[in-house]
Amino acid sequence: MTRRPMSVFVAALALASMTGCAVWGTEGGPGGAGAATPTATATVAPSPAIATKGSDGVQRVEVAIGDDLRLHPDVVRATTGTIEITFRNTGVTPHDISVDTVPEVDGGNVNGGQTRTITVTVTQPGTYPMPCAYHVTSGMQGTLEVSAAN
Ligand SMILES: [Cu+2]
Repeated sequence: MTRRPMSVFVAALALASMTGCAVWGTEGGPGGAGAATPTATATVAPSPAIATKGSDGVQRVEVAIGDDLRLHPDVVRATTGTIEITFRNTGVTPHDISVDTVPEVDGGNVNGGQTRTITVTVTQPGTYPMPCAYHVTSGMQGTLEVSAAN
């Protein structure tokens, strides 16, 4: 946990140097002249989060995705069955989270302030990555941990 801030910084720096302004927009990223106070940390959720099963049997959980290029929580626990994950973009940077179950479900582009709900049905217990197509090289990836339902 303690090494995360440094790895975030290094990864963000590496990505910024590769892609220029495309990732960070007009504020210019870390150290940029017009950078506002980060808002993504305001919605940090405890991790792991356990999906809550509704009366319809569907397990639901919300995951915040922000300008820090992380998922909050970054670990979601559920049991086999239908799982509904709502990704809420709390920043301005677009993200594209997929849930790499079998078959993989790609949520598509989610702009700042938008939400996208992905529904997966998992029959095999296991650990399934939830990478952001845009920022996985910066470490933006969550994990869906599925155990056997009783
Ligand atoms: Cu992203």
